[in-house]
Amino acid sequence: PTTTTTTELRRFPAGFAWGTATAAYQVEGAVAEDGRTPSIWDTFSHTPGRVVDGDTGDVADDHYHRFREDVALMRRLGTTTYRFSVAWPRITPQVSADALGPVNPAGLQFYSTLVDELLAAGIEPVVTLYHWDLPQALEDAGGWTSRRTAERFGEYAEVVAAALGDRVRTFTTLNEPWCSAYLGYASGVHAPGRTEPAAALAAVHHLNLAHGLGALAVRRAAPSARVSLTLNLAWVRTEGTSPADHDAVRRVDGLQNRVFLDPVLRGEYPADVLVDTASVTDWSFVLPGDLDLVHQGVDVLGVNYYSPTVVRAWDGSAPRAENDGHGNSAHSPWVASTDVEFPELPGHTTAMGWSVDARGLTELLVRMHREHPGLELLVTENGAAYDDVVVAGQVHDVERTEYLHAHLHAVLDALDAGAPVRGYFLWSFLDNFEWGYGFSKRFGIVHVDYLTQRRTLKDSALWYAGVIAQNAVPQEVASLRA
Ligand code: PNW
Repeated sequence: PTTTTTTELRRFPAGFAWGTATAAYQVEGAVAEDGRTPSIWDTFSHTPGRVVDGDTGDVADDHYHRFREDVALMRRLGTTTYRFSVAWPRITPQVSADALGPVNPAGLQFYSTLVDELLAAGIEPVVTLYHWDLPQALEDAGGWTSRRTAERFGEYAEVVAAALGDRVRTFTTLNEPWCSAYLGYASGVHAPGRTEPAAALAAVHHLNLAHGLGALAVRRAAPSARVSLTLNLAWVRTEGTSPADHDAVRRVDGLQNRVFLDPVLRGEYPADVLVDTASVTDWSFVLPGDLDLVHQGVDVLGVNYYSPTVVRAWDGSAPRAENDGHGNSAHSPWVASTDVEFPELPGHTTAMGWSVDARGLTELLVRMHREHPGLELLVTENGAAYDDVVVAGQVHDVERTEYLHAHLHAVLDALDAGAPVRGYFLWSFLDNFEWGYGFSKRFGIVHVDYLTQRRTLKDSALWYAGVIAQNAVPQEVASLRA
C-alpha cells in the first residue's frame, strides 16, 4: 500500500493546555518516608494474590526522590501543565474517623516544592486531592461507606488548598469515584477489595458528599482557584435493537454517569437509578441536606476516557459475557444489573484488553456540552497500555502514537461541535503502578526500567512533543516528529 504523507495540520485553540497525568501511589514510592502512614493501597498491594506478580507501590517510579529529573523531562516535552495527586496519608498521617489529626509539614513540603519546581519550568500544576490512596485508618472505620470519611476529606481538602492555593489554580476533588466505589467495594479488584453491592452504593453517595465538602473547602481556602471533579464517563451503547438492550444502556449510563453527574450538577439522584438499585439498598444513607452539600457543581469538569462501553440485555440463556474491561472478579462492579452483559467487541484492543474507539471521546465531550452548556471541560486522562520494549535506547510504540492521534482528532471534533474543551492530559507521563495489574501494564510515554529507574522517551513522547510545539495534529499520524 502507498503511504500518503500530508503535512496538513489541524489546529487547537490558542492557549489549549497540553499535559500529562500521574497519581501519587502509582509513581511516588517512599511509602514510609517523612511521616507517611499506610493507605488502603499499601494494605491491598501487600495482601498476597491482590496485585499481579505481588507488585506494590513501595518504590514505584521513585518519583518522590526523582521529581526534579521528571519535571525536567516534562520541560523537554514542552507540556504546559501537569496533573498529579496528593497522597492524603502524607498530609494527615494520624487521621481517624473522628478527627483529622495534626498536619504533617514534611508531607505538605514535598508537594509545595513540586509545585515550585513545575512553575519554575513554566508548567501549570493541576492538583487532584484524592486518587484512591485513602488512609487505612479511615477504611478501618468503614471507609467510603461512612460519611465520616467524607467529612474528614473536606477538612483535608481545606489543608491542601490553604497550603498550595497561592500557586495552584485548579484543584480536583476526586479522581474517578466510579472506580473507588464499584471496583473498591463491589467487584473488589481495587482497594479495599470488598465485594458488597450495598456498600458500593453507600460509597457512591459518600464520595459525592466528599466532592461537595471538598469543593466548599477549596472555595473557602483558595477563593480564586477552580474546583473540578474527574469522572470516568462511559460512552454506553448497544448493537442490539430490543427494548431490553436499550434499557441496558440506560441502566449502565445511570450507574456510571448520571449517579455522579446529577447530584453534583443538578442536586438530585436520578430516579431510575434509585429504582434499579432498590433491591440492594434503600439509600437511607442520603440524609436531609446532603444533596444541597453535594450540589456544588464544578468550575471545570474532568473527563477520563479510554474505551467504549457496549452492552446488551442478558436473558440467561447462555453464560453472561462480562468483557467490561474492569478486571476479573467473581463479583460484578455492576450492582443490581444481572440482566446486562458486556459482549466481546471485534477489532484492536490495547494491552489492557480494552477496545479502541476514539469516537466515544467526541460523543462524551459533546454530550456534556449539550447537557451543561458552557461547562468547561478538560480531558484529564486518555492513553493506552502496550507491551513496550527498549531496543538500542528507543521505544517504537507505534500503536500508542496511533491511539493518541485518533483521540486528539476526536477532541478536535468535539471542539468543532462547540464543546469548550480547555486541555488534554495524556495518561500517563511515566510507566507506573497500574493498580491491580502492578507494573505489568505500561501506560507511559516515558518508559521506566524498574531495576535502574532509568527513563527513556518513547517515540510517542517525541510525537506528542511535536503536537505540543505546533499546537496541532497532523492529518496523517506519521508526518510529525519533534
Ligand atoms: C484510571 N476500569 O483507572 C485511573 O485514573 C488511573 O490511575 C489508571 O492508571 C488509568 O485509568 C488506566 O487504567 C481506571 O476498570 C482503572 O474501567 C480501571 C478502569 C477505569 C479506569
